[in-house]
Amino acid sequence: INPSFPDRLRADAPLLVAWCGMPDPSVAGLLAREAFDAVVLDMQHGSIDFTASLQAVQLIAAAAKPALVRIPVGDFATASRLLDAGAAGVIAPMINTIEDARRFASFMKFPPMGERSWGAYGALTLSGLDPGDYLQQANGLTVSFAMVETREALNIIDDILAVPGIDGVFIGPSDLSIALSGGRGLDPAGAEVEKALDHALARVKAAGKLAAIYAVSGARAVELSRKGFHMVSIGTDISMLKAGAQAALAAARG
Ligand code: 3PY
Ligand code: MG
Repeated sequence: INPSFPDRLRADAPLLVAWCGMPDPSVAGLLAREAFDAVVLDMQHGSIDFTASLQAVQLIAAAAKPALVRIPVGDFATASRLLDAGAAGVIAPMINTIEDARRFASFMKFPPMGERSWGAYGALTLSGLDPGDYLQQANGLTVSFAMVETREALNIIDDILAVPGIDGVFIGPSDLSIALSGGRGLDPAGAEVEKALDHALARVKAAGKLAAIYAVSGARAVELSRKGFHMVSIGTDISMLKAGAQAALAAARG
């Protein structure tokens, strides 16, 4: 756990984060050693499993970086378990109702804000905090991002932001583009998504909460950073591996 992660999101924004789905935890550990501000483990669409994610959290912490985890849809118990292991934040996909947001928050925060259950053994080891201090500080140290990536979520974004224990929203531009086009296409940097994310960002700022978004490339990350997002994730471990392989082959072949 990195005690200053929420503070850094506000002070050093935009944080640029790596996005990892490969099953071997050492991939996330390796990317944590690059100049990323944090590393996301994608348990929704990536092939990294729970055990590998626990190991990755430790490897990322060993590089003195915050680890975030995107949980599978609705799997809020896994959010608590990853916080127990020392993850600094959790991204919950497809938060489409106020009830989804409340349930997610309840698994993320200790009482009275939520109903997180005690057992943060990995987080205690990584943070060096004693149990009483961790209990008092954890709700402010860990970050809960509700993903806004459907029309339903956009329509109730103010209500999602008003849920105690929801620290911010994470925009999923790909699913949003599918939703906004009625399933006609995938256009995460298209005009319709652009309008929606500008609106969402303005609502997040008005609520004084955190805004994060997924960027499909480094170039897109520059555009999104300029808009004022607190955190932008760039590409994936797989896309970076492919780009590196293609660049090396192109150089070798002249
Ligand atoms: C989306 O764009 O839909 C995401 O979930 C980010 O990968
Ligand atoms: Mg999505």
